[in-house]
Amino acid sequence: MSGKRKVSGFVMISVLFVGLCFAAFPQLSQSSLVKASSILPDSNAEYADGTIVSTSSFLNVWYDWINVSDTQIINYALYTPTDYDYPVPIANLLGQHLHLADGSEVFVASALDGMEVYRDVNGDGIPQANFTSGESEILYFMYSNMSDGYNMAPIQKFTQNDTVHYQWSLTYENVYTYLQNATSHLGVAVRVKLDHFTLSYDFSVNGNVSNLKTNFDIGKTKDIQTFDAATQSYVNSTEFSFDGLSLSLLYATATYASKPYTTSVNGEPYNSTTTQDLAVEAEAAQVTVDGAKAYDFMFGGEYTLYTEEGSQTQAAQIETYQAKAEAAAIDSLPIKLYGPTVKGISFFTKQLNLTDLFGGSWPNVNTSYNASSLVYRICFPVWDGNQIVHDPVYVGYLGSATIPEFPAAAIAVGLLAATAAVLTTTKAQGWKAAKKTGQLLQGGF
Ligand SMILES: [Ca+2]
Repeated sequence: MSGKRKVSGFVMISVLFVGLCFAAFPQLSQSSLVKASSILPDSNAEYADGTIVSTSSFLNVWYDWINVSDTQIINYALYTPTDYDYPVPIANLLGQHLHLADGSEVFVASALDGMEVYRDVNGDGIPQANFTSGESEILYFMYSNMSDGYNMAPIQKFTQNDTVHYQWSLTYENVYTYLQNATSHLGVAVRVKLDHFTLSYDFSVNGNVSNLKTNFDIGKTKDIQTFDAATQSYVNSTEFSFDGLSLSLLYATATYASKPYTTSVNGEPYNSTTTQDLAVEAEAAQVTVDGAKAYDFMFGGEYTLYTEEGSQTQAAQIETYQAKAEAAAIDSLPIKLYGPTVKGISFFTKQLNLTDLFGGSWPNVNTSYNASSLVYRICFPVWDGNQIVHDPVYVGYLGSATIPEFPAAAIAVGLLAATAAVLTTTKAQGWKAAKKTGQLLQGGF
């Protein structure tokens, strides 16, 4: 690793942390369909994908956008041109803007802010962490800030059982991750690659209920290296193992509404910034605007663990387990070590001008964990470093949803088999030479 890259890697790690959600009251816009935005080139389209080129940074934003009556979906992901020579932070934000039945508006976003490795000592499936006292089941924070390549599968629209679906995905290949000891700030203890990290989405509307299914496919760990104090370098390790360890994904949320809103977990009022409970096992969380349900986070369900990868001659061996989720108090976050900023939001500040995106008048998005009424972890109690596939769902409650007219017979589900590639890049950087990525995507689901 060159000196330049080593320095830049630590810079990116130090930058990685940002949050959100605050009590703000935008004025209502007059129309439920969004007008043209100066941020998104095709915001008046029913759906669109593309690049938002930054004029001040090499960090470009890939966007996916759906704009149908009463609701809009925004999905942002960070990437860079292939000739960019520095590590790329992996950042992904998913937001939904809704018009509710009483005419009020709400925007809810979830930002993936990192992964954590924990040892579930008390056997409840979720990580207990208290970085004030120093007692924690969380052993490592995993920062994933560069990968060898990216594949973006653009939005495809089709009907299934008379319901219109929009699907899209993003894959990071050979994801470089850095494990930092969770209870001390001693730098990177372990470096490891994830074979891939794929985020896939399926958005549909039934009546006045929208469903946004999010699918994670987290590749198997490989190429483990540990820090050797004697040589001050990273060396291949056969001793370090993820056996017996669990994995969680840390999310912050941002919520803005035109009327006062509240957040609840398992039906009880909840706020990550004020709760005394460090970790609450969550089956569901909900955003309520002026007493009316607006948005549900549906947690739980099963996930698939690939204990043996498949090959041309042998089927993959899989096991299924119950996924857990945890509503997390701010005190269970390492803010004292890494600062109060949710990186998964702060990278997109310029692209999150809600007034520009949705009309009306909205406040600036807050990037602090201290503004996030719901911080949550999606937890995989059995991991062992293996590949995981899981798909939690976010549900929106709309005013009077109608999907644009669509000839149901025109496009079948088989559309998913179509080959589509809008953007595929391969980067050559990191501690080993990158392998070439494919130039075409086979669907993406
Ligand atoms: Ca536990």
